[in-house]
Amino acid sequence: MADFRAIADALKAGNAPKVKEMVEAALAEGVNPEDIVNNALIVGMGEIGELFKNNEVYVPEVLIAARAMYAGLNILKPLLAERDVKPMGKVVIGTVKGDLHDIGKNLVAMMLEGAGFEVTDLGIDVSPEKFVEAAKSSDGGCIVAMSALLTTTMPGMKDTIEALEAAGLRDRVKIIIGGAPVTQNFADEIGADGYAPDAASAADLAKALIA
Ligand code: B1M
Repeated sequence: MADFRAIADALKAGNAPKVKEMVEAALAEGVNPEDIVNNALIVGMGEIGELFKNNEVYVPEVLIAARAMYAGLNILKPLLAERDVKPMGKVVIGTVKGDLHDIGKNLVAMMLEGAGFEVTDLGIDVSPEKFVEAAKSSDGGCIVAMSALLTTTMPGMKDTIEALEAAGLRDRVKIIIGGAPVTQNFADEIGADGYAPDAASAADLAKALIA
């Protein structure tokens, strides 16, 4: 019998070889790949996110856990694609124009992927035009997720929202923002749909917005 709890625990411990081995064993037993994602990988990643939120673990542990998650997810992804399993939703994420900080953005992307979202990572220094392009190409609407670490680049978030409005996409997307200098007040001021202070909260927020 596949032990989802043991896979989630190995993920939290950052034991990538163990996660890979147990995921392969579960598949060999005939366990549904979607069940492994939902009951083991997403659970483990959610729990590490909670620990991170409560300062019980730090960035390195989250990165190591994420690597273990990918060790399992990379085996399962092609199988899920074959079965045409729908992702929870689509997210287009990037660090805004002029800003090269990507550690926090990468953590947010990993937590979103761990929560079952299909994530397109546009990288760093992303212009409003690039966000608009990416939002356009996601057929049925998506979440646009922006990160900024510099007070000088935060206005890029407002510019992107205005560009999405000008492109007629505003009502087809949900916009979430975050990063150390960003606040809920700023999110309200620029008309974003939500703000999250950390990566785990960003995944919770994205889930709530598409619910
Ligand atoms: Co820069 N830097 N940096 N830097 N850097 C800061 C941000 C700074 C606060 C340092 C300081 O002065 N004390 C300061 C900004 C001051 C300000 O604007 N208020 C600063 C500066 C000034 C600069 C330069 C201008 C320095 C210079 O060249 N004179 C320059 C700018 C370059 C540019 O972007 N154009 C610069 C460069 C760099 C490095 C390249 C050296 C490097 C970045 C490497 C990289 O990212 N690949 C770097 C680093 C590492 C930092 C610090 C030390 C750490 C940032 C970090 O990764 N934190 C930072 C000081 C600090 O924060 N202590 C600093 C860890 C990360 C996990 O946290 O990114 O906050 P964070 O992400 C969190 C949350 O904010 C949230 O979730 C994450 C996980 O919980 N979150 C979101 C983030 N994005 C989110 C999106 C969401 C939701 C939540 O929804 C979409």
